[in-house]
Amino acid sequence: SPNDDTSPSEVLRLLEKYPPRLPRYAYGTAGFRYDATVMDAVLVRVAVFCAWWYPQLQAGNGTAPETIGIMVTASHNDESYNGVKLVAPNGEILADPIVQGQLTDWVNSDSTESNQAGSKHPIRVWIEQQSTNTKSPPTCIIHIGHDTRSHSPSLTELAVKTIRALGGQVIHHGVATTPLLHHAVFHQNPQRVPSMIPIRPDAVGYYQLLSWSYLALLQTAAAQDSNSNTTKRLVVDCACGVGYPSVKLFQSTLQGVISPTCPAAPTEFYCINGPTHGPLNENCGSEHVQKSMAAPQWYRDESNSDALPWEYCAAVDGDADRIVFFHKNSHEFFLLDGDKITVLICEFLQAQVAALKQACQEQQQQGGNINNSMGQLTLGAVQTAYANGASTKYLKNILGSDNVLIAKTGVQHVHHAAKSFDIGVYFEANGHGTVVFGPQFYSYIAQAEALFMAAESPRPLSLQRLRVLPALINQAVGDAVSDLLLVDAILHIKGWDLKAWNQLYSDMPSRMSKLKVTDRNVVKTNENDTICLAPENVQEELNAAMKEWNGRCFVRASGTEDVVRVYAEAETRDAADQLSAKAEYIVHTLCGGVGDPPKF
Ligand code: G16
Repeated sequence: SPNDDTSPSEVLRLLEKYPPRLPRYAYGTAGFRYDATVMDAVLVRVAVFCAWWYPQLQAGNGTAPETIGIMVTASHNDESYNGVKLVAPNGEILADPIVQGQLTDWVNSDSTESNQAGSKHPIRVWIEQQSTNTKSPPTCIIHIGHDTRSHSPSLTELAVKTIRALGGQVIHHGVATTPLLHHAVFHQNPQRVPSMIPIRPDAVGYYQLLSWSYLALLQTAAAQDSNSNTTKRLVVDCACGVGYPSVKLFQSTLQGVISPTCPAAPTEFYCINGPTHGPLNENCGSEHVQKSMAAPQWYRDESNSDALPWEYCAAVDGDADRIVFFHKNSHEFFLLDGDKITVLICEFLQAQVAALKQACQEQQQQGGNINNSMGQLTLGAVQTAYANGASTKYLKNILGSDNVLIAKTGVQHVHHAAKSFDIGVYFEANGHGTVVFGPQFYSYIAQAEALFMAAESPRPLSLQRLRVLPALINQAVGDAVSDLLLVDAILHIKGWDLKAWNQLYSDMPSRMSKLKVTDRNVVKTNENDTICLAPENVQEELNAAMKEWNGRCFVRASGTEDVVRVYAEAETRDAADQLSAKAEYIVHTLCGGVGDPPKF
């Protein structure tokens, strides 16, 4: 609730007490992310910024005020890091470059004093103009949540204190997944939520929504009698983070909604690696599984690790917004990353859209009423430069080249690009992704429902399936729990195991590595990271290497870790390794590599 003792002087005191600890903070791939010891200044300033920004977001014409969110997390990074992601009123990650620029300017401003020219930063002037003891209504309403890092509660508390001192109201979610916070902001701004999605802003409500829609989707498999009586176990590695309590909460919510008319799910989720079991993201979680191509360590009972059923497994990251799947037995390991997830979902959706179109046409013919106003639905996929070439080729084959886009790394970019389709599927190779549905999708589904209802005909399975998806799939951001359920339900409908899914196409051999350089900011890339624009000569050298090994490679500065990332792929394992080694060598020599040059 709003604080009775609001006081701009308290905010100025916090700004002074927590001065910037770096020469410059950069807004990275997913907000500010640094060593936790330098993040206090950022949290105070981000909180001030949100309070300042909030009034500018309100329509002001009698409509309910819209909220925004602050998520304290460093996601896939190790425990030493912390970070902050900002959630816009539509529930999506802050993507507006102008606002990001204003925020970065403020975070780096000498906000305790006048700058060298003697003028004060406009946001500092704004703070000084705030009245003391503002009581109600609150000056802003801001959702806050944090991950399970040891320093997250105290960093969150700094933001909470700052917002309250400015007369704002905090909706505190405590330990939460990033997607839950996005979902809460989205559903607290109900005018933004399509009418087909029941509004459920809190965690239990959200997991009820997922439970109902997951069971509804599974029931369509029972209806077509595909493999519906088998129960399987899915091991979920939770990275020793917040995914663990979240999947547990989902499980208990699911139990609560199961009824005689709504039978139990055929999959039992077996969570491993909770927050107290081991170090966050270390040898476990989706980043580890994807980058090392290896199963996670099981911290609870490593000696008995072989006893775990590793046939059907998933791994999520430290804030549960990414997921990858994997299979392990005594002689093989294989990974089903974000690319494989994209292909699985696109194939499924394409089949449902085609079946629905045909069912609607038949229904119209029966009624003697051919109505073409329903139009077409565009289905597209968005990937980043990290997508394995084999997946891009496969997607272009099934969707057509124009419906497969390569966007810049980062959820803010891929999510935005996916919205250009009526149904946009995006996953980064690291498992970060979701499916977004546009206005034409909702209108098409509503017309199809009206068509079958008017004819008193049963709704076809394709309609039942598509109708339920917007409630199952997080519309604001990728959610590991929601994606887990979607993939599990699709596999169940298809009667597939991970092997069948994996056989859709074979990945090209690839390698991803990271290098330390003195200043990663010297590395500049084009609009989708595929070409290195600076330092000079890097791209020429990479081009020559790609020609030599007949492969593809690119380099870019990470926006979440202090490294330069290198990706290489080629027709053979050896060629991919050689190309990768050469690209690493080029980065080391031309971009200020630290330490000995990599062996090449
Ligand atoms: C974040 C972003 C992702 C990005 C990843 C790696 O993930 O949200 O979009 O792919 O960082 O980014 P970079 O290569 O710039 O380090 P997360 O899960 O850590 O928030």
